[in-house]
Amino acid sequence: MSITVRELHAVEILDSRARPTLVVTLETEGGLSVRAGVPAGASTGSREAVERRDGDPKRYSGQGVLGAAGAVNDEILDALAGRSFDDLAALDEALISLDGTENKSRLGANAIVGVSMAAARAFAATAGIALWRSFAGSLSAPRLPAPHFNLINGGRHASNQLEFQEFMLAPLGAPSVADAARAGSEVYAALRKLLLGRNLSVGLGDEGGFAPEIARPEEVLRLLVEAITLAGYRPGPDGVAIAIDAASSEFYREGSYDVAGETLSADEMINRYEEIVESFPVWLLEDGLAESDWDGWERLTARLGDRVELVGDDIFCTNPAIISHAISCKVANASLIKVNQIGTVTETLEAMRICHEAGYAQFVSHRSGETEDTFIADLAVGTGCGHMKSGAPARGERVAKYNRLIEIEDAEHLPYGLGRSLT
Ligand code: 2PG
Ligand code: MG
Repeated sequence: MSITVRELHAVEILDSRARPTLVVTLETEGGLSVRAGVPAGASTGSREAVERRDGDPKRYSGQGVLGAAGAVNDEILDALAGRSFDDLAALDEALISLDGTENKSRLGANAIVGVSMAAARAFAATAGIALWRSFAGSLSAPRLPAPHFNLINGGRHASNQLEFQEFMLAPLGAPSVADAARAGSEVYAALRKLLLGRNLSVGLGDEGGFAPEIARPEEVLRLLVEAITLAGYRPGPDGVAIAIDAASSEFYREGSYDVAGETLSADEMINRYEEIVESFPVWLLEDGLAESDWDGWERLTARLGDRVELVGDDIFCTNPAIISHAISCKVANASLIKVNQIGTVTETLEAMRICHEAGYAQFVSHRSGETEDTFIADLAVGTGCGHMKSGAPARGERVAKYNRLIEIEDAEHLPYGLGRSLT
């Protein structure tokens, strides 16, 4: 079913970190009005599509997005208004060719992705279906993803000494999203108690997880296992497992990794990860090595790839060409999926399709800077990718996505989780 664009309007609003971002409204000739909020990252990959920021030091320390809003309201509107598109791929192609750059830097990836996400909503609404259904059929059958709750924040998302960025709780053994949400909430509460009992801070990082002054990742993992048990759950892949996003590009310096006061080579990092997965119920490791450390990644994949889901985030940037290359050199076995990292929904789906065909998993993700938009929940359900991360089971912009999953589950009986056994 085609849509004809009547109006586009972008406004500079605030994201969850008090930084400016965009909300884009799209109206169709059919009288529909849909919106999309644009996410933004902190630990960004160097090959991500480029956000357009104003750079005016007098406003928001240069972070303003009035130029990106103007691109939507003037040039993109002029190019799309009155035009009819048969599908999202055609509309996204028009955006890509209008921009004309490799990395969407001219109009701005933030401007383009906002229009693309809103357009995806317009196509679904015109067809009279829920957004998630519009993604169904291209990849795996729809399923409800296992939420990965970020309970401890470090790295660029917190001001503590912890280098690893995210420690997530993965209720893989839960029977449903509603039960997974309950596990997330109960373990979050148990962890809070444990932290207070140790006189550690329960202040929060950017993604709503606690940000205590703990340096060693193993100490965090011990605490998490204790919290899972205290809340009455079984630690492990048939109960509540753990996932890590080390975001290691951020602590990679001159070929080595600086972790908790030690300087480690790639091989020492790999050994450390092997000890971690042997001692703790860690089933997924994202960005274990840095985006430029392709040789290290190959060795990491050879060593742990049959036991652990190894997710490429900074190294892949949801980029179909980079992912294809990684597949050919056996780097990682999964890709993180962030719509704004590549800049259009169509290219995101293409990245997911390439992964799917090569047997690489797809882990749908929010950004550290978020709005209340729930787009990624529908994307994860419709593509049947089996798992999704959207931060802690706390803070409005994080739980909006999890709550959307609960609502989809309430309306539709779909299978939950990875759809494969890890035990
Ligand atoms: C990540 C993301 C989301 P950011 O590294 O996976 O958690 O962080 O949005 O800051 O890149
Ligand atoms: Mg990451």
